[in-house]
Amino acid sequence: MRYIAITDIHGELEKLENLLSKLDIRKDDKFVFMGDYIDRGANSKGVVERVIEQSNYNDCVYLIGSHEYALMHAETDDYYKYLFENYGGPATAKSYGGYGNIFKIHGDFFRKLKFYYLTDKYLFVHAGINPIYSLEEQNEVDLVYIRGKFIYSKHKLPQKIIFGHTDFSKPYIDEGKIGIDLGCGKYPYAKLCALILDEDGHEEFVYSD
Ligand SMILES: [Mn+2]
Repeated sequence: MRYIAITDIHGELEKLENLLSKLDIRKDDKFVFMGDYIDRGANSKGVVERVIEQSNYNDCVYLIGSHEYALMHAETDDYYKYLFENYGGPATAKSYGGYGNIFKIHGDFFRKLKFYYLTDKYLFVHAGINPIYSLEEQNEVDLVYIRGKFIYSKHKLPQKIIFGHTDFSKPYIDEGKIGIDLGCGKYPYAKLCALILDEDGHEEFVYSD
């Protein structure tokens, strides 16, 4: 079987559809969607519907991103409310026909999102890990928000870490990690990237047009 990792779609339904159409998807492929489905792009609701739809055809894992984390905490914490309102949240509310509809329509989906997905060879996580702690000791805010402290240092996990959140002009690759957020939703020209991983450690990148 293969893992297909996709992250940071940010409401860009057309780029997601285009990318999926370019993948030669097999029945036993397992999708790992790594968060930031929503905010910025025009069709957050459509993106959530489409990633849910994929579970009719394949095993799918759905992780939480920083934008879903802010959404989930916006009502009880002013800091996250500020983030939601100023980093693309209004586009999400609009796509749902109003803020109040977001949880009515996809509340179950957002509440069930996981912080990471661990296999023998890989750790899939939205932003990364704090490299000084074990996986069990991680703080959930680090898992969805950490940047340079994770990216530019070595971690001690035996798994290769597949992450999003911090965008690069091409996939970030070092010996212990691969970053696949290319800025979809942030820049009109940015491509959405899928990373296909097989059990032999083979890595293949596929991009939307
Ligand atoms: Mn993002």
